[in-house]
Amino acid sequence: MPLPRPSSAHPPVPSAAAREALGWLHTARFLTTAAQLHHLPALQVPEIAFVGRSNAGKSTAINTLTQQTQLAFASKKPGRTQHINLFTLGRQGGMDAVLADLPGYGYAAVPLADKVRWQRVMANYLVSRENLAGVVMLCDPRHGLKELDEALLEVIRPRVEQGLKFLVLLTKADKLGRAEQAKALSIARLNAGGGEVKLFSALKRQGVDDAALWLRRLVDEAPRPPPDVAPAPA
Ligand SMILES: Nc1nc2c(ncn2[C@@H]2O[C@H](COP(=O)(O)OP(=O)(O)OP(=O)(O)O)[C@@H](O)[C@H]2O)c(=O)[nH]1
Ligand SMILES: [Mg+2]
Repeated sequence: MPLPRPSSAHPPVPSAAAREALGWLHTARFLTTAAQLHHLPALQVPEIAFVGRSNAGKSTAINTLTQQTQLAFASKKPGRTQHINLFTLGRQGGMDAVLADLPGYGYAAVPLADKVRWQRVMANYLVSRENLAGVVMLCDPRHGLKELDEALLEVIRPRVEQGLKFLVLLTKADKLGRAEQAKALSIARLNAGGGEVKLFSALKRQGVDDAALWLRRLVDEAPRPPPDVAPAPA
């Protein structure tokens, strides 16, 4: 269900760089959906995966960042996203990056066999998706980083050491007072193993510009594959 419009009468004015990043994110288009890894197309552009427990706010964050109300399916009912959904970014029909909305983990009502299957798909995705350049982990700070979040951080640790970028967004920050926000931020920073941590609220548009700038910077700085070189004439 889409969230109501932000309630703040005076939303902060984004900087020119944030406006540029948000304009770029607004170009997001649905590319494909897949239940299994080998059904995903092999891509050359940097891909950024949104991961986190079920109901953490992944799909809502994608909709907020792309300023599109219905791009990713957000829902009150946990377990709404059940496939890997890819969205392309790029102006004038080009593709310079991809966002991946992943199904949430940890939803109690899902049968165990499905949970295990899904955790395996996700671990494989995180370990072997070649163009994966960044991971945004969404976490509801009222629950904190849970066992499965920590397991996921362990899975990506070797790739982080090789340059994979990683950001924790503490979602639904509107549900916390200022002091609680500060406390949640410092606890998550301790637990995030050196990754960046930011507060985020789709409802109040808190942290949206910062997250957009983080995504833009990641794509700008991602190593490009070498251009195809035409074979030299014999
Ligand atoms: N108050 C508040 N509610 C939010 C915010 N972001 C998401 N929600 C609500 O949280 C619920 C879950 O959001 P989703 O975006 O569907 O969560 P998800 O992580 O994609 O969930 P799965 O696809 O089930 O893994 C919805 O009811 C959203 O409206 C936020 O910033 N503030
Ligand atoms: Mg979702």
